[in-house]
Amino acid sequence: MKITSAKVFVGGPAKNYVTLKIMTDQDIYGLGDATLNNRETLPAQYLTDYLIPNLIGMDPRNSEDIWQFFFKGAYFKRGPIAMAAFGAIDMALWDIKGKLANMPLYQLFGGKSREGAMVYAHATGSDLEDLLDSISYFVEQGYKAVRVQCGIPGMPTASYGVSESKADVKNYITNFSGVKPKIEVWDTERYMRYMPHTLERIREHVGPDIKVLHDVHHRLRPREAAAFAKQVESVGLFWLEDPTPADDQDALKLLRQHSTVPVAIGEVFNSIWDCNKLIENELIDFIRVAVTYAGGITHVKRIVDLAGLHHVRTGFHGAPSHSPLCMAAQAHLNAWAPNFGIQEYLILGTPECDALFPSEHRMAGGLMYVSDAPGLGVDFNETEAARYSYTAGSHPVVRLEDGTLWNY
Ligand code: GCO
Ligand code: MG
Repeated sequence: MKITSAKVFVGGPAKNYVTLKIMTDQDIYGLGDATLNNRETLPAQYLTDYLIPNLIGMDPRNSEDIWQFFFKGAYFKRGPIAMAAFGAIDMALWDIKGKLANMPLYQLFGGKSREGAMVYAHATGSDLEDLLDSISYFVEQGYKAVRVQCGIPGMPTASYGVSESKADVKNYITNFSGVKPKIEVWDTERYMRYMPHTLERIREHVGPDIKVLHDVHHRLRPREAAAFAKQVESVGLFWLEDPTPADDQDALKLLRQHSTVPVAIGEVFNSIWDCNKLIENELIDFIRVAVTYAGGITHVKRIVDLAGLHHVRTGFHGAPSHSPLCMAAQAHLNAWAPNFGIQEYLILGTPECDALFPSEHRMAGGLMYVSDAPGLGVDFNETEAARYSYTAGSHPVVRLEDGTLWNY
């Protein structure tokens, strides 16, 4: 069996999805997601200029060797652009394998460990009142877990994950349009004063059974993160996400000495080498990698297995920046993984997105049910794709009030 051609599409409804389609000599094709949020043209270019010309003529069934060929063969290993591009190839090759076997991918991993996989919704409000409305909305929809992000009184601008208007509280989609980023201003002291007791109020509002998560989005220094984690201990958070910037992995030691709050990290990691020490030293409780950003199914499955040895559960990234192809790859891993934890689910399926990526993966009662179709179980409608084109975007840049640059 041989790969005969491959093409890359960039564009989509409200997001620039980077979609790879690999064709073979056997009337079977595979699909993969290479969307690197706000830098989408870069993995697309890497695929087109270097990777696809090498793929032609390869046997698509040898997905492991093809992964190693690109990873080791590049010499400059890792990095988000390369790993997103390899991730798309790897997803597409697994899609082909599943179609050849006539099995959904989770069967090739070892079958189902559960029927529905728990997801969390993103509740947001510019103040506590709006946030409580947003939380109630998702709980009424049947979600068992919500991540809560609240505007901070006196904070000069809204910060990560906080809606700017009441209209967003049920469907939060970030708009990062433009090459020039918007500037956010951050104030750690205000955040540290307001957020802990706000989390207490949220716990009182939802009762003991709803799982509550919170994303600090890399904003605190190690000592601040330790103090914050200690203060929110009684809230019973399901997880505290990215309390410190993930580059400094030792930072979490201090937090661990002061608190037992479960920590989730990893959405910016792109390889096992970014998280093996965090996992082996048991400094985290949830690993947040995404199948797209971390080199595809082959590589992420290795991370999941390592995590399982150290009681670390999965909590794959699922921001709307990932296409339904990445979410499908994660749905198959979630169905299988013995150490599954939770899945972020911020894609609130729009009719346009469903038309571009038809599938039978479905959500009900706060759980995600994986499709039984062979392979990834998602198709790609090229006629629909022709409607969209690329629009440049950038993540916000964060400064302190005196102008010092901070972490988004
Ligand atoms: C999350 C994330 C995202 C990121 C975004 C960056 O937990 O969902 O923090 O919202 O900010 O995906 O590209
Ligand atoms: Mg996050």
